[in-house]
Amino acid sequence: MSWFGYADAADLARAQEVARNEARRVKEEKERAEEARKEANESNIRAKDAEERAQKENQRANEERERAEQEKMAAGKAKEEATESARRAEQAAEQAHIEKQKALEAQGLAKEERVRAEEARARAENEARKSVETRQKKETAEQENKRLLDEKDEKQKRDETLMQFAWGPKKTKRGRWTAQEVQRLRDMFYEHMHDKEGRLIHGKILIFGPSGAGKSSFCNGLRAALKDSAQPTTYYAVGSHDNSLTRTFQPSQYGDHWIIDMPGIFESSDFKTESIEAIASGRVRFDAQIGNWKTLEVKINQQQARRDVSCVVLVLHHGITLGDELKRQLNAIIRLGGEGVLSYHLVLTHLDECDPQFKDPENIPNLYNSPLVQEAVKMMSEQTGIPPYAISYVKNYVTENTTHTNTKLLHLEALDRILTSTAEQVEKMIDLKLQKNMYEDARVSWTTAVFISAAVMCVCAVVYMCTQ
Ligand SMILES: Nc1nc2c(ncn2[C@@H]2O[C@H](COP(=O)(O)OP(=O)(O)O)[C@@H](O)[C@H]2O)c(=O)[nH]1
Ligand SMILES: [Mg+2]
Repeated sequence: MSWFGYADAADLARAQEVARNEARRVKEEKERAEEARKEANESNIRAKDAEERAQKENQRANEERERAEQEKMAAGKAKEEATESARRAEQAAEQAHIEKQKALEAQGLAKEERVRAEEARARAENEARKSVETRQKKETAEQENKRLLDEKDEKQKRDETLMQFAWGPKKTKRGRWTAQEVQRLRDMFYEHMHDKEGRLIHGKILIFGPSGAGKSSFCNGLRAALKDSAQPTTYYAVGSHDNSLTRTFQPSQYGDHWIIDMPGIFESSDFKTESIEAIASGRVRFDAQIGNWKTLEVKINQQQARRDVSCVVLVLHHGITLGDELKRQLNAIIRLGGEGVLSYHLVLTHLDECDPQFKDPENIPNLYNSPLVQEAVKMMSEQTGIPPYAISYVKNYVTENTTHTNTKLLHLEALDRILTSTAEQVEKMIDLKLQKNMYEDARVSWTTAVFISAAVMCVCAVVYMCTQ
């Protein structure tokens, strides 16, 4: 049978169906093919695109690579450059370091130079200052020298003027300031002295002067020298002017003589001139009761023999300016001296204050060479009217614990002069007495002559009358 042999409707329909299916399937195939083609086209396109993109990518990649290459090269170059720069920077840094080092060295050198320059300047300034100082010193030294020379000249002139005054022994032998000399003067003091009528001389040495002058200290000095004591004595009360001791006479006997420390009322205006005269001329007993201490009125014993001689020793602080009262009393004594009633001597005290070198008794041998002492003696002599030979100068013991040969000698020398003037006073009084006797003798002989001539005349008259 042929396929057409079954020509019924179902077969046909089936055939048609199959044909339709086939057609549909072909169509679908076709469509699918179309789609596949389309897809293939698209794929193609896409592939193309992809290829294009790939190409582009490739190209870009190439470009990128190229760029990267270039960049790499550039980077390499940059790196190289950087390395070079770094090297150069390093070199520069090194150079800078070296430069800095150099700069520092230069700075150091400059600093050293500056320091050296500074030192040199300081040295130069120093030198300049030194030279100025040296010049000034030289000038000052020259001026000082000149001043010293002028001063020396002036002092010499002043000393010469003062030394022309030359109080003290002409030749001052230093060798005489010895213990032997002390002994000699002490022996002399204790030797009996007789007046020319053969009577023993008893000197009454009255120590007069204002309070605080150093009377009691002087008496103590005399006592220490006369007793040859090793320590200063305090026999006479020093410095206390109100106590009873200094309000009475303080007589003390040494050998044949008396030394009487007087109360320090000398400068009082109540102290009458007659009382001074009575005391000074020895008409007052030293144990006398003095009624009124203020006026020092003394009961004068007119019967008291004026056998003993008084030497009034005026003790004054050197450099004192005499007040009116002191002058009045001083004049009374000097007048009595002039009338031959007493002798007087001036003792200046505080020698150590006049010329400080005498604070040390070792310097006492310079006494007669001290212009200050000469000046003080001159001044006091002019003020008191007492001649320099009747002036002694002493340094009393004040702070010393021991006595000193030179100090003793000063006191004994003063005492020696005092005693010499005392002895002269004795002579003077005897001469005064003799002088008086001489006139009295002369008056007796003249009366006798008148009487005898009257008697002769009477006899003659009687004889004549008888012969008539
Ligand atoms: N520096 C010194 N002081 C003295 C001297 N003589 C006495 N004096 C002092 O003077 C003061 C009065 O002395 P004083 O003998 O009591 O004097 P007066 O009142 O005259 O008896 C005391 O303090 C003594 O120590 C002296 O030669 N030198
Ligand atoms: Mg006294």
